[in-house]
Amino acid sequence: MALVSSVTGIPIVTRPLQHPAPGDVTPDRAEIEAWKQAFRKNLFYVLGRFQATATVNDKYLALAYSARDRLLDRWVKTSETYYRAKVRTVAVLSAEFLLGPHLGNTLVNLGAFDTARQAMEELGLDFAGLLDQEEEPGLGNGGLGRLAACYLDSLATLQIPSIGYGIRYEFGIFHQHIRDGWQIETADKWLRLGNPWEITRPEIAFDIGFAGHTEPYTDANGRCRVRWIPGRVVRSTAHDTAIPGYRVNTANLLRLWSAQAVNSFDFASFDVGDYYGAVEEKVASETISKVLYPNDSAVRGKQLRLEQQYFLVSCALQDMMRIHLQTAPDPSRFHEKYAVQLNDTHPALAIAELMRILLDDHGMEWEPAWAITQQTMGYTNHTLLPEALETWSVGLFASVLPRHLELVYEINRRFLDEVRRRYPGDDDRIRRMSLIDESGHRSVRMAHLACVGSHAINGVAALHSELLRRDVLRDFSALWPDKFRNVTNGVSPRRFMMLINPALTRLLTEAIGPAWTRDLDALRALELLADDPAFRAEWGGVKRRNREALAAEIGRKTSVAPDPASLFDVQVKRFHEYKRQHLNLLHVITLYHRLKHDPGCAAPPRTVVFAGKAAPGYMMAKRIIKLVHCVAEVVNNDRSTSDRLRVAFIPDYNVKHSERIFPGADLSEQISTAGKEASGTGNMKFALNGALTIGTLDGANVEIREAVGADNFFLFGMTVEDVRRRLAAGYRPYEHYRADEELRAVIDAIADGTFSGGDRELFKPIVDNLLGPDPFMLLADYRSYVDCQDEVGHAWGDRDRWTRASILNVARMGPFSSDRSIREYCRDIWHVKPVPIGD
Ligand code: F58
Repeated sequence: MALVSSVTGIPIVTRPLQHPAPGDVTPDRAEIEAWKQAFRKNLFYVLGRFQATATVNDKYLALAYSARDRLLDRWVKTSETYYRAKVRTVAVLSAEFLLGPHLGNTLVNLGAFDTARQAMEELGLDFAGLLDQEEEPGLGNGGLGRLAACYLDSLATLQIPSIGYGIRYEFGIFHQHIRDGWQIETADKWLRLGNPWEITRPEIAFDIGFAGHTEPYTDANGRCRVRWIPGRVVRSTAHDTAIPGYRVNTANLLRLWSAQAVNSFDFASFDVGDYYGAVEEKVASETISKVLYPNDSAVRGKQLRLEQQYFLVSCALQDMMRIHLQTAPDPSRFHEKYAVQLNDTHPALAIAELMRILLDDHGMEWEPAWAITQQTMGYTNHTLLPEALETWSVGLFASVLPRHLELVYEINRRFLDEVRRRYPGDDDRIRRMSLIDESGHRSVRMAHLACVGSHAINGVAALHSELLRRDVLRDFSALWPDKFRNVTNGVSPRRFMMLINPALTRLLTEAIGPAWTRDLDALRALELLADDPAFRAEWGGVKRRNREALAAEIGRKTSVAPDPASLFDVQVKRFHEYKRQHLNLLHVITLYHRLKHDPGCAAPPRTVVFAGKAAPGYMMAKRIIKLVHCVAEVVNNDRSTSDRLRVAFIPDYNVKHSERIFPGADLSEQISTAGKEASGTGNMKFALNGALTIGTLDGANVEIREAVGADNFFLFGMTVEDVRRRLAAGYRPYEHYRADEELRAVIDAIADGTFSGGDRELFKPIVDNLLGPDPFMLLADYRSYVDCQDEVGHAWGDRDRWTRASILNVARMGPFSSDRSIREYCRDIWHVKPVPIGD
């Protein structure tokens, strides 16, 4: 029977589904009973508890084990199928996977969300409270790590054989607390209450060498070879997590490595009574997987980080070779078996490590080994910021990885010969392109190694890929134009719509059928409804309820009680000067001044929401967080304005907290200086949940605006070209300050202690930075931003227009599904095909 939209009466074309979507179909009675039974069994047999005395965590674990049991079936079948079919496999190498809580997402992907909810409710349990109990694995800093997690979700959903390789950090990204407006960090002990999602595989273990020396020898065939004698060896252990696809039988593998000592006790030391000496090696070895580096841009020079990077790639490649040799005893076919994607340069040592394995362990010659390596590797760049381009001092590299440095030198020698042949006599180019930067202290340029050792290089949004080709990697793009590609980022609609926004999910499915849950482009059907008054009213109702939920969340987490009828203006992301949270603050203060001096002004009530962590050593970013709190303190406590303007900072931004924020947002702040944000993915999550964007032409904003239409996007600010011209002409921020009265009043208020109890020193570094160099050009964009915010206020006043734009934003978000990104990687870079898993 044909389904008909309850709103428009338009017939809905649906494809048959294997399992019901959340909220779609009444859960099956037998299935509900099965979940109750599984829960009771797990509580008893795995946790040794009965319901009356079980803690919330026990109950969460019992439900998590019940979900995992259902996953295991798919997981085992998937690996069996892959093993038998000897499938070509994608290996995503990433120092970060920011997964977010597993339970809710697993239930959505299994099509069992409503069933499990009903089962728990029938057992008298608070289902939402159980989901909330999960402590997320915060094994990443921000966008890069979260992108890797969305990609795993899409790889499984598209039934692509894949393995994610990463590090099982014992401490993930720090927790952020706010004391007196300042960020305080505490350790993230995410494993404290157990991790029901992983299976530890002590038998999958490798020895990872460090330091020592190399020596030449002659092999049995009389050929000269090199042997690496490591000075130190660490043992790795694999911890596996299943990654289920959405309503398919595929469950792929995420394999994270932890480090142990080869021997936990040095008995020689122990025997002579040196107990501490005896455990020293154990402690030193375990340090490698102890903690995630919490920097989201510049990472410089730390030996432990280099060791982490090598640990990851050596574990991954040894494991891949082991798996490959199980079914094809021929290392020279490695590139046929695997497509490796390097998630930025953090795993770029994989290029040297694969060479080492092929040459030293398998006795291959240089040329074939190099061809295999290049055909295997693909490199994704995530940044244009010069300080984020990784380099390692040659001295440090030599002491940690002496054999790999020799290999890097040889790769470089051959590469520079090629450059010389192409550009005879161009010594400057040689200097620029060399894998070794000889300008100051000699260092290894990891981005150059990644370019030379890969067959494909891509940026993460159209503009970013273009700027890579034009600036950062210009010489490489001139030498190998065909290696360069763009794959615009995407986000998983399972987590970032179906899981986090059940009300909108339900409305969408009622209106246009469930096809969009598998094919986000099907959201286009909503366009027909954008002018339907009844549908707009329902849409507005969903947005209002989501805003109420966000207001309640803010009330729980902060001392602010926002008005749910106000415009929710949200900026959530890492704190960084280039992301310009302080530009947002300049607008907040502008608004505050206007409300105070002209209470009759047209500005509608707004709640401005911030969340995000600053790198612990990044003092300017921490001071901007302090400024948010100080401005909030004044604005929220001023009776003359507080019904029109409120400012809230939600502490400890992470995936879990983000999930409560996106659905309630009306306005998404994407206001980086043009040319600085590679892509952004928060911008996509907001728009998918019906927020309108205020943004610059930066990163994926450009493509989002093209997709949703210029009328449905608030554009302001300089373009990349404008920035370039302005800098070339000599940028003088002070002139903006002098010429713009409103701006002057704002900066003066920050400087004169209005927000710091009269303290003129506290924000001096920010004021001096803005009036002096203003490296991120806030003052140049201020007027355009504030005018654009006025337009936002205006548009919000015309609620019909706003709702229409919100619907059209969602309708046109199809291209920003991570499924689309992964299809492009499969087609253009990896050359892999789906391998469906039967029932
Ligand atoms: C981010 N990079 C980009 N790096 O800034 C963002 O525009 C993009 O959308 C996202 O990648 C995904 O492509 C990013 O998050 C890091 O966090 C690194 C962590 C390790 C040190 C260097 C930065």
